[in-house]
Amino acid sequence: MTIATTPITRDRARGLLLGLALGDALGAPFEGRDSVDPADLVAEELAPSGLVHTDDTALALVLAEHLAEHRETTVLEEDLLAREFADAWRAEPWRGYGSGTPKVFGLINAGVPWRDATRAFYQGQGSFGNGAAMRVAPIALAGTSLHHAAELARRSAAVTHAHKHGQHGTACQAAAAYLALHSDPTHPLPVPAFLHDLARVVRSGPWHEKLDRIAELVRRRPEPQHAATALGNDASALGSVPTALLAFLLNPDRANDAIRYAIRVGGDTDTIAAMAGALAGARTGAAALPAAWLRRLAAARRLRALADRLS
Ligand code: AR6
Ligand code: MG
Repeated sequence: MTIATTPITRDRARGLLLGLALGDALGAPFEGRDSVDPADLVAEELAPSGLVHTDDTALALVLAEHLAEHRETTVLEEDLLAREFADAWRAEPWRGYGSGTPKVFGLINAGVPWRDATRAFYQGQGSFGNGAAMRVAPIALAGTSLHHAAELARRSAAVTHAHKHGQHGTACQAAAAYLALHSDPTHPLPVPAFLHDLARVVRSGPWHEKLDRIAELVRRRPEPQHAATALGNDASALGSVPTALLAFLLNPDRANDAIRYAIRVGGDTDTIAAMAGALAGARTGAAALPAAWLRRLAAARRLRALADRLS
């Protein structure tokens, strides 16, 4: 049994993509800070300037377009997907990419197969960064079951992240997005069942430890700084996917508060908030996202159109 029982609506598909982009764009100015002063966050929320997304949303857009294009056939073509990601980086290298994945993209652009390119770094192990998890949420719109979403997620991760923890984190985020998207919004989110479902598709000791810790933290409702200490706030998958999940599970019906909490955790703020925003937006739908934020979001029209193609 899984808690995923409700069909996807267009509004919730839009919420997933728009929530991801809002978290990314609002979180980006705070990236790398140890902690975020709530007053600084309020100032950013009220600023009149446009909200510009970073690499997290740029690569989620690539993945969403790939899924829309291959919906009726294979769903995922890894060789093509790898080239599409690498092309997106080449077209907009200024989007805020970290240090690792651009090296993989450089090799792919030079003609190296992704299976070799992804193992060319970190002593052949490949990256355990959060770069595949941050972009994966659209997979939840294509998955036909919880396990299918997790399997597609692992395949989408492998083209840039060879390390098993990069892939577990991506499966965890996609499965969480699937559960959020299909959860019954007329009832409180059943947190223990949600975490139990995730543990079934992410079969790894260190991930089960994190999921157990999240269950306890949801009960204790810690301040964001304490979540950073308990779960992490760095650019590794294991140090950020669980933190984003906590931000969502503490605020499952208030996407703006899930995003705020994720940003106030500090560290890799754009990515943690992008992941939390995707989960919360998938549960609440786009209509519940702050209109003032959406008006400022540069990519909003493109994201809505893609969500409509995927729902
Ligand atoms: N061994 C040691 N350190 C590692 C390993 C490893 N096998 N893998 C990753 N790291 P990265 P990403 C550390 O750079 O996943 C953007 O800002 C390493 O310290 O491979 O694409 C996005 O917005 C490295 O610096 O790339 C995301 O925030 C870090 O993990 C982030 O970058 C990230 O891994 C995505 O990063
Ligand atoms: Mg980041």
